[in-house]
Amino acid sequence: MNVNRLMTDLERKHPGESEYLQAVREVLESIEELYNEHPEFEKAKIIERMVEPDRIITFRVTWVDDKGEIQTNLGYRVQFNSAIGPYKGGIRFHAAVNTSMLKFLGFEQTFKNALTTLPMGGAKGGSDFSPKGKSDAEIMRFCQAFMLELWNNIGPDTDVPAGDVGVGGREIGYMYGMYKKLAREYNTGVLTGKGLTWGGSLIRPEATGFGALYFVEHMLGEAGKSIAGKSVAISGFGNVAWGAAQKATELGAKVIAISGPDGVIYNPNGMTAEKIDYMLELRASNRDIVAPFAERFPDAEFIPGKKAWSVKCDIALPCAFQNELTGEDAAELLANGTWCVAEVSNMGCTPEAIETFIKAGILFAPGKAVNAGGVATSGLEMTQNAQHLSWSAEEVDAKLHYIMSQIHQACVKYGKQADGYINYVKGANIAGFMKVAQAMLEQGVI
Ligand code: 2IT
Repeated sequence: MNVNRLMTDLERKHPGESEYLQAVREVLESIEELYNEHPEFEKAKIIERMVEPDRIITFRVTWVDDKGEIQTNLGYRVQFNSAIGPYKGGIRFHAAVNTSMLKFLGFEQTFKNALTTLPMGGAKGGSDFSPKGKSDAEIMRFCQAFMLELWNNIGPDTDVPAGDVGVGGREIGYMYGMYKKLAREYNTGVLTGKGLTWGGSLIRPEATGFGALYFVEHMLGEAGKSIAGKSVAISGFGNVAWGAAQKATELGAKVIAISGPDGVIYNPNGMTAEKIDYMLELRASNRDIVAPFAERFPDAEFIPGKKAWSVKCDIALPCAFQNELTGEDAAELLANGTWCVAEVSNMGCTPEAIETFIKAGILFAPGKAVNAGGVATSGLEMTQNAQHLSWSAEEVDAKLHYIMSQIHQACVKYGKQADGYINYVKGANIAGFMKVAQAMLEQGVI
């Protein structure tokens, strides 16, 4: 394999798909050396096959807003890779959703799901529908119209969607309701992130954030450090940020920042149960602003236009969107003494930021390892659904804990360098790749 040659070819085939090309390049650079030691990969053209999705389903979603006006959005499902199990991955509703974004997410999901130890292939879907400013009735009508097109392409043994940015329990509920009506099929395993009264799993809402903090604990443990008493800056205020803030606080860290598109909340006294609950209210309001947090809690300050990375912290956790932490932000964090960065959002850091962190030798781990607890717990939800029973919160949490420790171990196994530094990016990419590649080799040319 030659990374530059492969990338030139992909850039020609998929011009302008910058997020997708970025995600592929990162993986190729990590695995190049190992790949070239395995002639069987080259012979089976594993990488040429792995970088292309199995198929992309695109459709039009037309619905009527509260004013009676007709709206048309685009809908997608990218079924990326099924080598190790049925397609699995979230659905994103965001104005900027396009093919490139969902291909990057589906590609990442394939490796992430491989890391979870569970048999799940990779997929992602979504729409350029923006939930911002929409009423509950509009969200419901949109979700129903979206499922009217998608339902025939998914199923508990073929493709199991879940939430992502802009899609939480409410949206999953509306989509699941419509799926049942259309498919005349009542298998709860067709979507994950469901409500607790209709097949959802305890801990699933918290799982991405909880899993991320378990991973960070392992990283710190490996480096002889602990999380208690450390300051943590979190970007975002949605479902992922909420779970991360909750677990970080529980583990004795102080969450001194959360943020939104409008600015950052500087929260020097850390979180309380009330503040953490309020994050859920903020998200549910559909206004996509974080400023009201400081009106509600006067010991916190709203700084408009600033990112979470402007706040001095030990540990930085991007929990919002891809490329939300740039090279410049990375330099600012380092100057302020940050020594650990864990991506909780998918591809939260730009390649320049990652390079800056790794060059500086600080602890850095990529999203596909750190945030895999979300989809892992989706996998546990599928298992419970298939067994027609539900496990206690303790049981799910213990399994999530174990899975995150396994992912951390896999990263260390493949990412430890001769000088002792653990390159978690390399470790996660190689560990995920090896599993998918092995499965593809064994299943022949399909
Ligand atoms: O990025 C992700 O891993 C998710 N949005 C969760 C996917 C899932 O199927 O639970």
